[in-house]
Amino acid sequence: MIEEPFYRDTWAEINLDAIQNNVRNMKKLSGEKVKIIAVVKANAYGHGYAEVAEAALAAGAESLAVAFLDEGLYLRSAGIKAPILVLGAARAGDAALAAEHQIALTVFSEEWLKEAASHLHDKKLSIHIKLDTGMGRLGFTEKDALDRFAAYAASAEKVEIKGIYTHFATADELDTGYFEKQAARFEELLEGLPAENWLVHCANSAAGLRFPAKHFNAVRLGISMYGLSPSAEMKSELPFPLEEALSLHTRIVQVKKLKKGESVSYGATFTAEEDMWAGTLPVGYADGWIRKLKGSEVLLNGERVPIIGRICMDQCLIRLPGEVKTGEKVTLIGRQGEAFIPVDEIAERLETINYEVTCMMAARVPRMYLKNGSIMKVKNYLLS
Ligand code: PMH
Repeated sequence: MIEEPFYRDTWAEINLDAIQNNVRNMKKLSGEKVKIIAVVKANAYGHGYAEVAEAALAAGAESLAVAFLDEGLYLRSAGIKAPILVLGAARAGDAALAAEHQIALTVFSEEWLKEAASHLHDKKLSIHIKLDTGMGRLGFTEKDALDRFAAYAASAEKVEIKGIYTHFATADELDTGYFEKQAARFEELLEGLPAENWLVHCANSAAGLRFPAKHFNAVRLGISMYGLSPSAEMKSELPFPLEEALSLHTRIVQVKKLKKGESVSYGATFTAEEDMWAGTLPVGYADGWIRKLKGSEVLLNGERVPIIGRICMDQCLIRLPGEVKTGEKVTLIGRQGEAFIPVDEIAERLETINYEVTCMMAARVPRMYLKNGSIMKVKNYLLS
């Protein structure tokens, strides 16, 4: 029996085998000595925190990364025991909570760590030191300040340095100039630090896939774990085929014949130029299927059909090739027979990146998890 059923005809399918194959292929590429940190922030890029974390860990990832402490606490509440790193800035006052749940925090200021230490009780706080080598978001930029900090942190009784890392701004671009400067700066900053037992990591998916020499001893795998390329331009450089994990489906809830001259949806912007068939789909902008997707195509019986009229909050309409039955499955992202709508097609249509498309999927869309081709679990955030 599948737990957490859902009562609407729109759902996402997450293929856990695809996620695991992507992790395994990355692991093969980087070798046994390099650890995989599965990046599961933002509900695992829309795919589901705990389900992706468990699948990635079972496939060989050693630890997890999230953006905020809350996300780490959520994973702990879901029973995940693996090491977790918070990549974003945490509040010093929350260090004790992080320590209690064995969640490592990212640190980039001595003052912050002093204040955090004053909040710690009996449990040690694990930290990763963040270096800013050109991304400009968080991190130490100066060697002196970094060395002073590292010495202080190493001597602080309630603190354990677990790692040190930086983040690339352009690893997904074919022009490698800026990337190389960042990588060189990372090595300069690392010089002389007692990093032998630390996790040293800089590679995101793009650097992980393209530059195995820059793996150090861990790779932070985000977008390509989900089977998506970090950018369109580096698709030609992928060392193994990525398997896209997420698909999105719905069912036609009403079929109607429109007479020539009749209009549909808000603004009555679509008017039938001749008698035609149309179908209503129970999916809309509040699900992440935003209004800018007006006119884009979906799959019905393996054929592409267009969305007509404005997309509403919870519904939209499509042109039908003829009279079809209500309940017919419609695929918004994914495969139907030979036909395929990849996440990248939606991203291009929205003039954005694939990351944003999957992250945008609303919590009210139930997620169905597939393993070996069958449904393993359904997650309905509204009813759990
Ligand atoms: N490490 C850090 C610090 C990140 O911010 C991200 C992604 C990753 C690793 C994983 O990168 P990947 O998904 O390209 O593999 N962060 C973001 C971001 O802040 N905006 O887009 C992606």
